[in-house]
Amino acid sequence: MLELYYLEEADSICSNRVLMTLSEKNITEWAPRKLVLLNRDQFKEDYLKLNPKAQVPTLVHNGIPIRESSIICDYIDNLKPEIPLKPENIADIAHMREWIKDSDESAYQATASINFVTKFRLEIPLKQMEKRWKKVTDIERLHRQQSCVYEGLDSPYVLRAIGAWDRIFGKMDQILSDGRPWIMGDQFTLVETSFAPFIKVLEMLRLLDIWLEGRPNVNRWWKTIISRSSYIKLEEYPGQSLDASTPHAKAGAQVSTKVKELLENYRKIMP
Ligand SMILES: N[C@@H](CCC(=O)N[C@@H](CS)C(=O)NCC(=O)O)C(=O)O
Repeated sequence: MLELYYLEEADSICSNRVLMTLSEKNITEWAPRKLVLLNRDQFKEDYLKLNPKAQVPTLVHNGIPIRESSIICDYIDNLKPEIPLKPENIADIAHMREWIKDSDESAYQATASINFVTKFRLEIPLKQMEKRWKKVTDIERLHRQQSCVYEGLDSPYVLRAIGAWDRIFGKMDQILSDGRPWIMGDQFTLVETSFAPFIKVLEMLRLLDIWLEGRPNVNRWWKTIISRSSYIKLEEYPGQSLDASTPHAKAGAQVSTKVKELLENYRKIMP
């Protein structure tokens, strides 16, 4: 039996990686265990037994918890080998994992920082955030969130986030420049399900074009991803809307000029 403890929101970046992977694998038999961060469900005793870091998602397979979204996606891929999301060749698998490592290390932090300095900072009352911070177990996460909320766009985490996405999109544009449809070539893989939910947040903030301008190959790749049903399903979750009055769209509009300015500064200081 598969149970998924997850968040159901259009910007729940790590849960959405797993939902997208399940959908790509056409695995529909799983029991949803929905958590709500604002209710602090992640800190409840029963959940902490499954995930002592108080982080979501967690997959439970026949009673065994599997943590960390990219590891969960890889695990899910192994459950149904007939629809593979990993290449066959071991060197290709190593290269695929290099991309996923970059998504876990850099793109995750970058997306979380940008979401905190925009939607969270502008939407969630500070008192509510401070209450939540009392329970956060990871000092790195605590410092990042506090810096984004207290320092806003002056936070060093914001410049790092803008730079991280610039580096990653540059690298993607280059590899896609030979016309391949997917990062790993002809095969849609876990690279796509690892990055797409993160990039989706930049899209919801209406900031994505800041990085994609002048990157035709990433533009082409992204347009193909967003037309897949595994991605479209994520748009059914709360928080998604085309109109300009959503918290993300409003927050993004407030910061877009400054984000462009920071990107220009980043490009001047980095080779
Ligand atoms: N490295 C973890 C990160 C998971 C994570 O950060 N999840 C967020 C939701 S997207 C969370 O649980 N946040 C809890 C909190 O902020 O208190 C993974 O990839 O699963």
